[in-house]
Amino acid sequence: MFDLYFASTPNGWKITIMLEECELPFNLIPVNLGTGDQFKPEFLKISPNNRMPALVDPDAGLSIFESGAILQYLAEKTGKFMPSDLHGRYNVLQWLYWQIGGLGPMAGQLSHFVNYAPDGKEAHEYSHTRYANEYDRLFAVMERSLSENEYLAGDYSIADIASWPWIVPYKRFEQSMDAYPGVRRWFDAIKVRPAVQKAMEAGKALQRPAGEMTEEQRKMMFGQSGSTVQQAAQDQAE
Ligand SMILES: N[C@@H](CCC(=O)N[C@@H](CS)C(=O)NCC(=O)O)C(=O)O
Repeated sequence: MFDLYFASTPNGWKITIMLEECELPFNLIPVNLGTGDQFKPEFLKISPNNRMPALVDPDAGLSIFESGAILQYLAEKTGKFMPSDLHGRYNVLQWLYWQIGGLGPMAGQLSHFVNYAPDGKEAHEYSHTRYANEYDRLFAVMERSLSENEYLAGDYSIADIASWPWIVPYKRFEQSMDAYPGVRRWFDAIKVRPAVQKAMEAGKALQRPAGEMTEEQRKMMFGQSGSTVQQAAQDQAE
């Protein structure tokens, strides 16, 4: 049985979706990011970047952090959602890394300026516009693939499983899909997959309640610097 260290965010959903798609049983271990679970010594041992998700496979004696590495591991372990031939495999991996290095971080920064920046996005026009434009550009990149292919890299794969969760909050990010019919078709097709619905349902129970964050939660999430990591390392050593 896998242990999944999880918070209900797009990066967490990627892994619950993959586990449900592969019909693999797992324990969901909540990581409360607002109260600092990500800095607890036990967690830092398996996720030194103090970020979730992280997966433990006790049968293999293995723990993994970074959602892309976890998806790749599960695909290789099960032989599902990534082809084994050279061209198919690297087609999927290039789109997977596109998500990890582009779509995820850009959408994450956009989310910060839309949802959390002090005094709202209006007070941060340059930064907000930069990430909004980049999220929109990435929609156009997906559209070029999805206007010709059913899924991002051929058949449904870990590239789609990684990318779809970062499209889920598109309305909250004030992004329109009107100019991107291929993305709309792809988004709607994945949304109705039973494994995806089951995974999203599992996450709901752990969703942070809507509304303002407390000052402590804000400090924990947005006040991190090198010294936060060094202090955690010191606590771990004691
Ligand atoms: N590149 C990482 C990103 C993971 C990530 O940013 N996780 C966020 C939640 S979406 C987190 O754990 N944040 C904790 C914090 O900011 O302290 C991955 O793909 O796994």
